[in-house]
This record gives sequence, structure tokens and C-alpha cells, in this order.
Amino acid sequence: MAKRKLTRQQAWRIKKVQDERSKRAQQRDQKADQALTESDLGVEQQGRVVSHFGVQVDVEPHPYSAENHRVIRCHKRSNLGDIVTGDTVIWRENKDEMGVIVAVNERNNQLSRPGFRGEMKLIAANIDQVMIVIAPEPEPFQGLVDRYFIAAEHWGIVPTLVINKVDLLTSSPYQERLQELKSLYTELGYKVLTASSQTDTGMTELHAALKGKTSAFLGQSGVGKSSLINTLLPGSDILTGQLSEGTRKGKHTTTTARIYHFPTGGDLIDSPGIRELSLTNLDIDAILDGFKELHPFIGNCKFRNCNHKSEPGCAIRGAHENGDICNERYNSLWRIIDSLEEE
Ligand SMILES: Nc1nc2c(ncn2[C@@H]2O[C@H](COP(=O)(O)OP(=O)(O)OP(=O)(O)O)[C@@H](O)[C@H]2O)c(=O)[nH]1
Ligand SMILES: [Mg+2]
Ligand SMILES: [Zn+2]
Repeated sequence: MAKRKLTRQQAWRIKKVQDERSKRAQQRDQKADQALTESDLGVEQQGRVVSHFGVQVDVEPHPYSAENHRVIRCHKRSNLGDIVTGDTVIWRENKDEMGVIVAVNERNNQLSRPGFRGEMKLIAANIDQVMIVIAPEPEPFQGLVDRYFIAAEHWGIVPTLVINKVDLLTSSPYQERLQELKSLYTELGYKVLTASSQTDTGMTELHAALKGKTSAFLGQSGVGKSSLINTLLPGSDILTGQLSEGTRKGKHTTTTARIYHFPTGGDLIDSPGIRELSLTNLDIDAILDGFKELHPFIGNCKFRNCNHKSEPGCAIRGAHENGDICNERYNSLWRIIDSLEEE
């Protein structure tokens, strides 16, 4: 009896919390709509989304200029759909130094990935290149790099591999692995940079690669994405976090993507670490596309519906037999395809 009563009470409380939540959301929408109809709203301006927090979004004037730079907290109408860091928007200023976003411009591209429940989550938009950061710690994995490169191919964005924390290399159990990864991806034709935000190693090359472009830093938590941006842009003062003592993994210090600027041109987007990059939104063809060295062979299998496992005349298996794709990458390809079939 007592148990049932408690349950009813709990249900009532949950409903109350939910009602309050939806009332608050409605009020926020009303507030944004009200602000929209106010006659003292400023003119429509172009802006870029610096960072977003649910219904509130930080916007800066676009295009960026160091002299006139400022960040304005804006409301967003719920009918505008998802807004993400890097979006360009039309906004109007309010008298209380807040703003209202009235439209989102079409994106050149968008970085997205499946979340825990398979729903697509936006990472950033309007990106020129992605910098995939790995380090001696947390432990680097080729499979994870391959996943990022597959995603980058799918997003239509060129990836660069950044091996960070090279000051730790000589004492690292993964020194050899990192050296192998460096030569593997260099041979495939990708740009591979080495860096250390601790000792400033590689910063000139990194800066040159970032100049004049919008680059998103991606990778596991703790590889030093925020530290790299702090070193490249002194004064950005981004919070960084130590690895956990036991597991030597990152603690997810950065929680939302945010844009930073080189005064001389070039935007950097810091993003939260991603534990494992799910590719469940992609089919086998998209996975194959992510393997650059297979491009000459894709579409050349004898059978149109070849699944590249045991069919005669398979061009993908043929490429492997002829050494056009190395064992490490071929095995990684199948591990990824198998993992998709499991999921
Ligand atoms: N030795 C060494 N440590 C570094 C270097 N760069 C970053 N670190 C350390 O690595 C830890 C993680 O750095 P962050 O910059 O917070 O890593 P992150 O990739 O931004 O992590 P998330 O925000 O959690 O995704 C911090 O303790 C940094 O001091 C480096 O070049 N060398
Ligand atoms: Mg960070
Ligand atoms: Zn085949």
C-alpha cells in the first residue's frame, strides 16, 4: 500500500516537473517571439554562431573582424530547428543587449554523428578541415583514426592527423605505434603533423596549416585539443583537464563546441571529446569510400551486389591480395564493417 502511494506521488512529482519544464520552454519561446515583434529591435545583421546552449546561442558579427568583435547572447525561435557552432545566421539586436536569431543560412557542410540512441547529433557546420588529434595518452588507436577519416570523407571535409604531446613520446609504451601511424597515413597521402602544446613543438607548421581556414579539432577526451588552441591563441583561456589517474583517460572537460579566431584570419573550433565515433548512419559503400587507397577499385567487382566477402572477382579483396591496401587498414576496414553489423 505504502509502496503504491509512493509511486503515485512520484508520478505526480514527475508530471509536475515535466509540466513546469514545458511551461518554461513555452515562456522562452514567447519571450523570443515577443522580442521579435518589438518595434525597437535593431536591423537584421549577419552573424556566426560561436557556441550554443539549448535555446540560447552566442553569436558574433560575421564576417569576423578583430576590431569590432563582440559576442551577443541570442534567443532562438524553436521553429528554426537545430543550430550549431559555425552556423551563419541572421539576427537582430534587442535593447537589453541580447539578440534574437531570425533565420539560419544554408550550410556549406555539417559535421554530425549518431548519438547513443542512434539520433543524429550536430558537431559543427561550415568547416574547411578537421584536425584529428591523437596523443601518447590517452592510448591511441588506429581504428579510431580510421573512423574519423571515414566520417570526414562522408562530411566532404579533408582530415589532417595531429599527433600531440610528442614531449611524452620517448617514455610512452605507444611510441612505436604512433610512429607506425605517422608513416601509414603519410604514405596514404594525408597531412600528418606532430605537436606539443607543452614544449611548443610543431606550432609553426600547425599554424601554417590552420591559417585562413575554419578548422575543427576532434578526438578523444584528453588528447589536448583545448591545450593546442590555448597555445596557438594565447589569451583564449580555455579550461583544460588532467587525465584520470588510474585509466589515463580524459574527463570530458570541454562540454560544448566553440569558435576561436586568429586575429590574422583563420577560425578554430574546439569540441568536446568523443569516446567512440559511431558510424551506424553509414552503409558499407560509405565505409569503403573512407578508405582512400580503395578508390580505384570501388565499383570494379565482378558482381554488382558483391559484399566483398567470398564472391569471385571481388576488386576489394583483389586490392588486398595485390598489396594495394595494407593488412592494418584492410583488417581495420573489416573490424569496422563487422561492428556495424553487430550494432
Ligand atoms: N605532456 C603534455 N601534456 C599535454 C599536452 N597537451 C595537453 N596536455 C595535457 O593533457 C590534458 C588534457 O588536455 P585538454 O586540452 O584538456 O584535452 P582535450 O582534448 O581538450 O580534452 P576534452 O576537452 O576533455 O575533450 C591536460 O592535463 C593537459 O595539460 C602536451 O603537449 N604535452
Ligand atoms: Mg577540451
Ligand atoms: Zn567485392
